[in-house]
Amino acid sequence: MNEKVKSGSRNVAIVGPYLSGKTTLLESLLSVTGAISRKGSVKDGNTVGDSAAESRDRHMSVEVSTANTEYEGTRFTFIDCPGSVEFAQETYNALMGVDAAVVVCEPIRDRVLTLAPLFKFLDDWEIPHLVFVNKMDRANINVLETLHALKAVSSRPLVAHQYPIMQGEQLTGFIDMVSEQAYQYHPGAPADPIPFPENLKQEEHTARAEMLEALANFDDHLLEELLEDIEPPQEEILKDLKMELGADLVVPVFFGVAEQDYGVRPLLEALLREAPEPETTAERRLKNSKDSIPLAQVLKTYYTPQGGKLSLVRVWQGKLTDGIVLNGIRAGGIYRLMGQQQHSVNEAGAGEIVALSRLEGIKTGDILSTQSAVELPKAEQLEPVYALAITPEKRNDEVKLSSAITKLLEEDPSLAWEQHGDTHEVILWGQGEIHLQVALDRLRRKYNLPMTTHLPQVPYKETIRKPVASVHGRYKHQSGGHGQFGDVFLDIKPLPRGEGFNFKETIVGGVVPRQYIPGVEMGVREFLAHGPLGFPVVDVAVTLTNGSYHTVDSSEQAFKQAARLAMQTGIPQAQPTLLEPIVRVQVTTPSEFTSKALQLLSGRRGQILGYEGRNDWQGWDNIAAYLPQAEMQNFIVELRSLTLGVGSFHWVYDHLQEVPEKLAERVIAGNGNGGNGNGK
Ligand SMILES: Nc1nc2c(ncn2[C@@H]2O[C@H](COP(=O)(O)OP(=O)(O)O)[C@@H](O)[C@H]2O)c(=O)[nH]1
Ligand SMILES: [Mg+2]
Repeated sequence: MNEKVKSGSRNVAIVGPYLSGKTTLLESLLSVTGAISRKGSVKDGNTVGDSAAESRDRHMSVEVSTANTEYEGTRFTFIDCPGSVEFAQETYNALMGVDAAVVVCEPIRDRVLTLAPLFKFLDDWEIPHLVFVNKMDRANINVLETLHALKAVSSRPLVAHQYPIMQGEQLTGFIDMVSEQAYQYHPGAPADPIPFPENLKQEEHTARAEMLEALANFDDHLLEELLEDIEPPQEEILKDLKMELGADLVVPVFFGVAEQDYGVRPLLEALLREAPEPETTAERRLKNSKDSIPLAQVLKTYYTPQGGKLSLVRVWQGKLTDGIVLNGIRAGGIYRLMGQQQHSVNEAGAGEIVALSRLEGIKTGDILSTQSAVELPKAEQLEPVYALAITPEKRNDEVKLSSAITKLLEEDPSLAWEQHGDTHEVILWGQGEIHLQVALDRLRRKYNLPMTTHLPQVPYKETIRKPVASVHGRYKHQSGGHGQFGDVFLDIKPLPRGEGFNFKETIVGGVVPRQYIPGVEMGVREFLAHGPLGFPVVDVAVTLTNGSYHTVDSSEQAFKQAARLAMQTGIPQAQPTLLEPIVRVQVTTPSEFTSKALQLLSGRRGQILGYEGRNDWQGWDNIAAYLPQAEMQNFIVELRSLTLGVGSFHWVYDHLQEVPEKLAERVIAGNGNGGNGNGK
């Protein structure tokens, strides 16, 4: 590979649903441009895109992977992005740094529908993108149906850049819609020009007219020509395509078979001639900052299997040189990546995507500069929706765990973790089952931290329903010389939901001396940390009303014990009852699945608060509901399975609520002695 770029560069993300053929397309792009001499396959686990161990194992990309190649003197940096919704954060972060995206999809209606959230992201950020309809060797819906399905999920107009020539379900060539030249594909070689297939004349003509009309919506000159039936010059069509793709006004569509390299050269050609140059993207993002101060953005963080840290950055302006200090940290080296391989370079200019080593403390998404912090837009951070409690297989690994998890979080901001205050579990949060399994794989493989997992406990609480007055607790102990004596009367009352705990005393005449009263409160609090049902007790008021003491034997400690005894007697008389945390969820789903999502919520004891169409997203609804946290564990899994994988939800803790009696019995029964049950 040449050190110097001869004429410009392009940074292109390859995105789209899981299994659509992105990694295969990258392999093909690298092969037809000569960057690799032998094509690998996803099945054999030897592609550039899936070279990370976690991806190879699963025959599925689980992190972004970068590769460089050169085509007609222009350097192309491709970023192969994972397609699974569980790894969407990877894709979103990477998309923030590219000049264009190729959306790969299959010619299957349901699969096309799953593109909606990706299209929304691309359009919200105005990231130029084109569509590559892959797997046209087994296309069992016709071209117009595919385009129709695509149009239904894109807020921007789609324009067919090619008209595919099919033989049954197999793509054999294409008609270029700009030049109206037809081509025939050949395995392992560029396509050949062929005479225009007369049988497609009608359909091609209609599709081309549609393309021109779509382009003319943003170009009055072209519109005039169309109205006057003047054939527009090809240069004008190409110029419009470039301008309108670059401004995310239209989405050109291509067809191909990545496995056979069909359609890959025309795609490259379009990226070269029509995708925006890096300078254009920088101008859009930086809002015309003309500075030359080095400025870069971290698109992805890797901790390599050898333990080194790499930050993949997009250089927005200025030049990165060897040994540069960014955000106060000296970078170790500059590398161009080819899957897992690193090629060292001395510098990287504006518009390049390179990896910097040893930027300790820098996270994915961070903006790097040689001067004071500059603000640049970042992709939104996905909220975690799925949790597992994790425990190191080896006890003394607990200390190592937090530093390893910190590294995982630097790599992937859509993970989160907490040490739960009530249940004392370490809980790993993420985007779904596979997402967390990959995180656990990394803990094992990179940090030698094998983990066991279980479903997180529900942080139940308990409270009381009935007041009890003057509960007596007396602690008297005579051992050897010095005895212990404490004696209290407590009033115990329920408080309204959410008020927590309060302690008062109404002692008169010093029947319990001042200095022992804190001991009473301590005894009460200690008892409440672990109520008779096995959970922390909340929403109770306790008042110390009376008692007695002994001049020699009384102590704070003895009063603490007396208070515990009183609580032990009193709370069971006060109708203890189980409380569960309720979260407020906002479910987002295509409207056609709204009724299924409502059923799912109701079936999980959810309380629907309302639902409505989204103003900012046609064809999508928001549902607001309360959902018991005990029912949230697998909620995302089921929601996705009901919505072709695209349904999602936000949640926040809202309140505690009494658990229905039948269920409470089960939770308490499952709780055994002293542990914390999980209610399922
Ligand atoms: N029939 C057919 N299969 C393909 C084509 N491209 C990729 N595949 C297969 O589709 C599967 C998923 O491909 P992969 O590149 O991993 O998809 P990704 O998840 O989008 O990266 C693999 O089994 C590929 O061999 C194609 O053009 N035609
Ligand atoms: Mg892949």
